[in-house]
Amino acid sequence: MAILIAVTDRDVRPLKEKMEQQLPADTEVWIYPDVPDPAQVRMVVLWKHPPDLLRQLPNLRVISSLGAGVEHILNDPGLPQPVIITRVVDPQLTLSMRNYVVMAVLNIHKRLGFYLQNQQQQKWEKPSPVERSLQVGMLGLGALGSDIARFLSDMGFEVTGFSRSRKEIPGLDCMNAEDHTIEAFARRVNLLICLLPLTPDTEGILNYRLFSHMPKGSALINVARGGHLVETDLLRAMEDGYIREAYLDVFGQEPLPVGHPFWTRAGIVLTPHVASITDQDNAAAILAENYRRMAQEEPLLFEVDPSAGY
Ligand code: NDP
Ligand code: OXD
Repeated sequence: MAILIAVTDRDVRPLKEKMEQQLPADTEVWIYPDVPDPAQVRMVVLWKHPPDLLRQLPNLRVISSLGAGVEHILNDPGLPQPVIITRVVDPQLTLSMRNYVVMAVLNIHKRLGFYLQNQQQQKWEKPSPVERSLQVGMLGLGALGSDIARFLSDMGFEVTGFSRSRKEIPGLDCMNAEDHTIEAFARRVNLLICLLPLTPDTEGILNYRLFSHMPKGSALINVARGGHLVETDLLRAMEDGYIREAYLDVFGQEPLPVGHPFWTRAGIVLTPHVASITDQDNAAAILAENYRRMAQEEPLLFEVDPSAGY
């Protein structure tokens, strides 16, 4: 039996090595495109995998994302049935995302953009007020969103969360799609953080209509997926004053093409999909444990519900 790692955007030899240390000696770990016998592959680990790969693996039982998101798996037209889909949920991934979001929130709160701009002109000026008062809205209260929302609340920010199902989280004002409209949520916040999974329901959710329910001068942090944001709507919402600042880590097309208006739009800070990156040692432990569970026919860690899309 074999595990195939099909990850095309990074060196995954450390992941293979760590997995091998934790797996039974007779389990092969291959790195795509080195697949000596596709029929032996029972588990595959995917990130930016080649199209048509899944159709070539006739005995696949488990597909794991190397990250938290799974839309690249669920949208694969070659997805076999039945199959178990899992993902990575890891304290290190959460900590790293928390640090990114806190960095962006504090920059917005402390008005760093204002000072950076003034520094270019050697201008000494104190804004009024010196700190922006923020009502934070966390879209998505899952593994990442709930942790970060709680952390921001502990830092003293007022935080409202929005999830699909009802939740009660100490320190947060929780709203949900069963009882509230997303527009009612948007009206309460002037900083929107997106930590939703990309599903048919959430695609394009960050759009002009939503932004226009937020107070003028609001801010956006999108660290989830580029597909959540209607990019032209953000530019329009910035023109019309609803959004003043945006921190964007993810884009419809990655790498973001040269000449894209986001590169030069004042008020946008962009990073190349680095908000939080899976730690290969920790992922290896999860994957090896899931391989053991698969062999023992036990429930796997961090299974995805394909009907929900996450
Ligand atoms: P989870 O699956 O743990 O949580 C998803 C949350 O979104 C849940 O609270 C869920 O609600 C909510 N949700 C889903 N659909 C809707 C909807 N239609 N309306 C309202 N709420 C909804 O995801 P994670 O927290 O682990 O990760 C979130 C995303 O972050 C990932 O899918 C990935 O795309 C992105 N990510 C980005 C990274 C980066 O570097 N930029 C790194 C890691 C992740 P409920 O609780 O009711 O189910
Ligand atoms: C993820 C990511 O989903 O890195 O883990 O985007």
